Amino acid sequence: MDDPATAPGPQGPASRGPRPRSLVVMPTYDEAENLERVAGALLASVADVDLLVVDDSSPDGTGDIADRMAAADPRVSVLHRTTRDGLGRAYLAGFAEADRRGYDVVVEMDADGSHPLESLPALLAAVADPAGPGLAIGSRWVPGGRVVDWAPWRGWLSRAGNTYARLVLGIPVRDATAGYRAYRLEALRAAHLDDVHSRGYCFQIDMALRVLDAGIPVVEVPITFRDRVAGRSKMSGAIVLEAMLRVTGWGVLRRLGRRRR
Ligand SMILES: Nc1nc2c(ncn2[C@@H]2O[C@H](COP(=O)(O)OP(=O)(O)OP(=O)(O)O)[C@@H](O)[C@H]2O)c(=O)[nH]1
Ligand SMILES: [Mg+2]
Repeated sequence: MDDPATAPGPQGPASRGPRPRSLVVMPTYDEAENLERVAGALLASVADVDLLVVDDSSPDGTGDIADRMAAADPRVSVLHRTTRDGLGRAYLAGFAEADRRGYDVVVEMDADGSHPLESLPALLAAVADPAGPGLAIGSRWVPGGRVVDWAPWRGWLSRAGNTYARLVLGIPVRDATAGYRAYRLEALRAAHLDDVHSRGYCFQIDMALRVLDAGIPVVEVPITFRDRVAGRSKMSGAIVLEAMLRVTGWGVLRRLGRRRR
């Protein structure tokens, strides 16, 4: 019988090839104008990643576009969810699927073209070492990182929110709300995802905090972020308010010496 450690075969959770298996999780809500272009560019330029689109029954038919892409390319799969209940829940569903399917690395990427493909190799490289960082954040607010073509108020809001989160939570992360990231699966498992309640932007802060609290290093990789070319932003006052309230609450708990775990 072949030695299972050396026998060729499909890579799965038990086998580790020279390269980690990576899944890009792309949440979508009304991204019909963007998905094909953004996902197509990803699949054309990066050979060794798979793509999971997590669509919350977008009324504009994004889910059908994703299904067509999946039928045409075995690297693409789609998770259809019946209700729209925020970015956080969509990502949690994607993370669970990545774990179930035995991926080593999960990448978060928006479907609107804001996240530069040329930075993906650096994000993947940053989490490639099992003894190194478990989370690499594509950061706009570290030296070398920048935002082009955003309305000034969006830049101001992002910087202010990130400064507030960093000071209140006492974390060494400059862009904790950033949504372009790579995680090693071990870091996601250590983050105790069963009690995540964050839905909007604060989901990203929550995740960075959980990984850091698990004692796993987080790094920031500078990126150039671009505004979406088409489609409508899902940012809202409710999302900003949720982030402020949750970050403040977590900060108070930390001052009282109570981490969630
Ligand atoms: N499945 C799912 N995806 C969502 C939901 N809300 C947002 N998204 C997706 O998450 C990604 C980020 O949302 P955006 O609207 O681009 O938010 P943003 O990048 O902060 O805002 P902009 O800068 O205006 O683009 C996009 O791919 C959205 O389609 C949701 O409730 N469910
Ligand atoms: Mg966006």
